Amino acid sequence: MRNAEPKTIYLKDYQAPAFAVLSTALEFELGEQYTIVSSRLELQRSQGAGENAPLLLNGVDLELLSLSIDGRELTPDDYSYGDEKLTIASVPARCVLQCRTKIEPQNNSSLEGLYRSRDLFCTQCEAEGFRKITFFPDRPDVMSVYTVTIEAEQQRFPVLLSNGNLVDTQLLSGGRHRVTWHDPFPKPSYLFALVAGNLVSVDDQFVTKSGRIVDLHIYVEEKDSGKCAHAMTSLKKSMAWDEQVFGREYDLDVFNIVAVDDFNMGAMENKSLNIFNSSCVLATPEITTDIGFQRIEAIVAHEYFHNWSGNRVTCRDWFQLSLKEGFTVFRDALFSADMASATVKRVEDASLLRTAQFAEDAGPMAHSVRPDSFIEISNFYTVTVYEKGAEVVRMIYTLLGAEKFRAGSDLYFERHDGQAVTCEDFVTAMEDASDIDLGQFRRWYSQAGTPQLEVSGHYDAEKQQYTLDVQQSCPPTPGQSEKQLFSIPLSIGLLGDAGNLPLTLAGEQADCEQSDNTSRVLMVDKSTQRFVFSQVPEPPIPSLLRGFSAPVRLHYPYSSADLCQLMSRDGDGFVRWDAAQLLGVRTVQEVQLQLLHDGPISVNPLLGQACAGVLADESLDPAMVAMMLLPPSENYLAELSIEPNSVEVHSLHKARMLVQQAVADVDASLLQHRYKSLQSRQAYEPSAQQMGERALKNACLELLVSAHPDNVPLAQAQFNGAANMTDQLAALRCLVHYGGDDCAEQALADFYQQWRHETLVINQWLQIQASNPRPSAVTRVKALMQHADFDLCNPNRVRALIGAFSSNNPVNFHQSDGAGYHLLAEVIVALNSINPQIAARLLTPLTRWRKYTGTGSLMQAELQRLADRPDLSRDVYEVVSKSLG
Ligand code: B3K
Ligand code: ZN
Repeated sequence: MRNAEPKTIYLKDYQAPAFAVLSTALEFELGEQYTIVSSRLELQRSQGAGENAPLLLNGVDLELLSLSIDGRELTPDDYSYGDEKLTIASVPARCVLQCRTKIEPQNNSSLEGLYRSRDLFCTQCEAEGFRKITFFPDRPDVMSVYTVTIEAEQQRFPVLLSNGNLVDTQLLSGGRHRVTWHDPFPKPSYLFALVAGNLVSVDDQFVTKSGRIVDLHIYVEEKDSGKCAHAMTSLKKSMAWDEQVFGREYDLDVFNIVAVDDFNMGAMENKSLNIFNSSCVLATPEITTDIGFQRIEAIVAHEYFHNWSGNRVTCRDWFQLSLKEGFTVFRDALFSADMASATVKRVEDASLLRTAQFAEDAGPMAHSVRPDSFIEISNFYTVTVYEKGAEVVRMIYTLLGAEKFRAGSDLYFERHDGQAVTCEDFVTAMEDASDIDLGQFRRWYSQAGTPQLEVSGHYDAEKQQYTLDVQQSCPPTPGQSEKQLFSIPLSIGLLGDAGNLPLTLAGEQADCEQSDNTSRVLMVDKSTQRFVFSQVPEPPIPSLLRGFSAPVRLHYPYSSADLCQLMSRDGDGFVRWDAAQLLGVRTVQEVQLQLLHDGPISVNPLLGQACAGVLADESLDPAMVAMMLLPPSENYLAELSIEPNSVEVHSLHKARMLVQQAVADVDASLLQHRYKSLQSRQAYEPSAQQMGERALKNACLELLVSAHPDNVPLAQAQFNGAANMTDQLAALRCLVHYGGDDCAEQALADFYQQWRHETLVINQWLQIQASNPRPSAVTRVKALMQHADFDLCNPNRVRALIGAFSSNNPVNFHQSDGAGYHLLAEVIVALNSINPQIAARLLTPLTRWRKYTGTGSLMQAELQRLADRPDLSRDVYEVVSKSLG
């Protein structure tokens, strides 16, 4: 909790640390009432630090028991402790600092530092949690070699883990035991980890390309030991892939993963001891959906890839967070693309970016990929730092090509191994290895906001030329009113009658040798630019931003007929999907206007006809068809909102539903046919093929059930007969959303009975109810908060119920009396003292208050009520004050 007005930290104030920590020895005596942490730090004054520079150690919620330097006990006159810092004024250039502190992990509900998750002790130190364990220069540019001894009661805590290699085990008297771990790789404190508990391990091995045998263990509660196979397979695939694609080999003889139920995020890449939210590691076909399987594969890979992009080469300071996160998200996206369908993965990523990241860029928390300042770094683990950061790395990949990019990444890892570096170091390595100038490109790191491209096209039949005019701009964001020009790779094609045309820029020789001369990346780096294509035999339809080549909003005056053409025939999968989205947005917006003006309702049939065409084409990837069939999400539609600064969620919801029904009505028998033909008797596999087929089957089911109550029995039959969670949950969703009250209640009760012992499935059960658009959601959510399975201290439960309600149930969250906002604000008040990180994260939907002209003032009032509280955590304070500011 805060004592004084929270301070803003600025990148420009960065100073190198005054002391290096050459080695760190820690001893933990774990107990039920308290834990004693003893540390021994070998310190050395840095060259360049003044002789009188004091030693600064961070510490939060610690009881200091003793402190000595070179064996001499310090007295309170020798140091000061306040403002979360311990300052020792006079310290020799080289010395040993020893310290004992007392902490209470069992009372630590922030899930940061050392805490209890049920019967388990575990840690989460990134970004600044280590300071809740012991006094330490808790900053990523202080890297140290750790030796960790853990002592605990043997029967309750038979498994004691930390980073690196196990070097000693001892049985002690009184039923206690002690183990020692040593990690030979210097690391920042945020990568330290400790786990103690009664766990079993699922074991396997991986042989690296140089022949090293690595022992792999996944530690879980005994009841979950049958749910680790998918995570283990994903780990082995990631290890092999990183060797093949990035030349990165694992560097220790052991790699451990531990699953815990109470965890603030998905997972954490602690050196050789990854700690995972159990929802991101445990899976079986019966309890896990296809999306869950994919998520686990991607997160296991992401955390594993951090061993190089994050651990061996780490961040100098937290402003550089995207150095490790953007790069690692890019790496995991390439991996997922290789494991399944590259186009589907690209569409999913573009969709997330356009919905969540563009909204962040347009809101009060907008920040650049490398922020200039923060109050609480935990608030900057955002879609901008992660996903837009990954897009920036992807653009470098596009500009350099795969080969030079690989040379750049090799140079980066080689040059900076064992160092704590900056985004600038990354870009410089890419430049040095490729000889490509990324000067102007660097602005992607420093400028916030989503650039916009206005594009127009003109065909000259006589000259057989096609001209594209491109204009770039970027709206202002908080603290950045003027934007400089970006360098934007714009990938394009031209669609003619018989397919995509070969491209020749005027003044160039036609290149018939090139394998794919129908696609081309244009560099947009001026405010207006003209690109002229010659030898164009017919007026083409431009296929723009292929593969979502840059995180920008692009506008081109397409006719609806053009969009249907792109949707059915373009050579780029992303553009095909995007054309369906654009046509969907347009169709929904037309209906919404009719609703708002009380006019007669007529849905433009083009979208439905184009969808039927796509559905009838059985040669297409079913996963892509599934994504094109349903209208754009309400959140994406809200982000685009038809009038500037105004979203009217009720008409939007209704309009979207009318369009969905109209699409279903175009050819109901085709939907029925494909729904039936996609039923499978094969054993469940999380393969791309099977997942695509299930996605399409369930999209057909949703269209059928949402259009006609007669189809509800289809969902009932699927719900009762489902052999996997993907099918059962899809059917449950249809029953709850479209089946009528009795049917919904019955299905939910049956589902609960069936799965009440599976805590991860109960999250899904809560989520479906929280996002149910039918009336009275506020009452239902309040009732569920009283349910025995709900727990405000468990982030998965909070996200499933409160997060889903406020982010995925727009019509109820934005109900006109503001009850939805009030419910969220009340939860935030409670969480502010329990778990500030989760409280701040849940605030996101309220921060968008300016977009809601109708009820926005009620949202603002809730924010103001929060701002008026004297006890706000730094996390909540920052989001609330910036949103109101
Ligand atoms: N690096 C962690 C995130 C830590 C968040 C701390 N508030 C997981 C990841 O991105 O891999
Ligand atoms: Zn990460």
